[in-house]
Formats: sequence, C-alpha cells, structure tokens
Amino acid sequence: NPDCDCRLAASEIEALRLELDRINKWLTFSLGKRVGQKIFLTNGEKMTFDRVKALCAQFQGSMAIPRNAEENTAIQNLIGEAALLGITDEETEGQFVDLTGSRVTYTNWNNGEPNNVGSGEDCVVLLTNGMWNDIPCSSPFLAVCEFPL
Ligand code: NAG
Repeated sequence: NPDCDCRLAASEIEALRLELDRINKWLTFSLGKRVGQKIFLTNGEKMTFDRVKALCAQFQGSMAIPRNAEENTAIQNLIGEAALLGITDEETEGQFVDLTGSRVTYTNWNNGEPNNVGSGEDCVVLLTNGMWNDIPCSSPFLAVCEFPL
C-alpha cells in the first residue's frame, strides 16, 4: 500500500533493538568468545591468510588480532588448533603490523619466535598454548574473525 505510513514507531525500534540484543547474547553464549566490545568467531576451517582476510571482510568483520592478554586468552579458549591472526611482516621483515599497517603493540611470541625460518614466515598463528609463532602465509590454519558488538 503506497499510502501507508511506513516509518517504524519508536516503540517498534526499541523492540527490535532488544530482540537484536537477545540474539547477540545467544550467539555469544553458544559460539563466541566475547571480550569488551569484540566477539571472536571461527568457522572451524583451515584457510590461508588471504582467504581468511577475504572471508572475515565478507561478513563485515576482520581477522582476529588480540590487542591484550585478555583478548589473547579469549582466542585461545575458542580454538582447538593453531589459528591465523591478522598480523604480518610482509612489508618490512621483522616489523609486524595489523591490517591497517600499524605496528602491533601487544605481542605474545613463543620462545625463539619470530624466527622467519625456511623460505620465510610473514604470517602469524596463535598456538593452542596461547603463544604466537610466525608461519608461511601460504600455509592454511584455522580461520578466526573478530566482530564489533
Ligand atoms: C616449525 C614451525 C616454525 C617454528 C618452528 C619452531 C610451522 C609451519 N613451522 O614447525 O614456524 O619456528 O617449528 O621449532 O609451523
């Protein structure tokens, strides 16, 4: 009906907001690890860095980057195998940056890492013990994305 008043009433908007809040809570409860205003989710698949990056973006998220110990533990508790992080030193060897190119301040390198072994390791995984290791960007590891709440 083109003559209808198709705007939502304030009460309807409020009802939708509450319902979305409830659905967010179900999602967090059953699937995710929430820290502050972030939730980390995995699809359970092993993928290369480029594919994880595209996947996360497709779902309006970004690759997981733990910014502090609490976030690092949240990712550790989500995974059962090594998971890729949204951090690389592809641009300048030894300088690990996030997906916007900013140097990361929080890091949690395993003993002896990053070591850039073999033909080079410019991507980063979070191991099941929570420590980080640099790995080749062409190797598939568990996909984890982060989403703002
Ligand atoms: C290798 C790791 C390497 C690490 C080394 C430590 C991969 C692909 N390679 O297995 O990054 O520095 O162990 O001993 O995970």
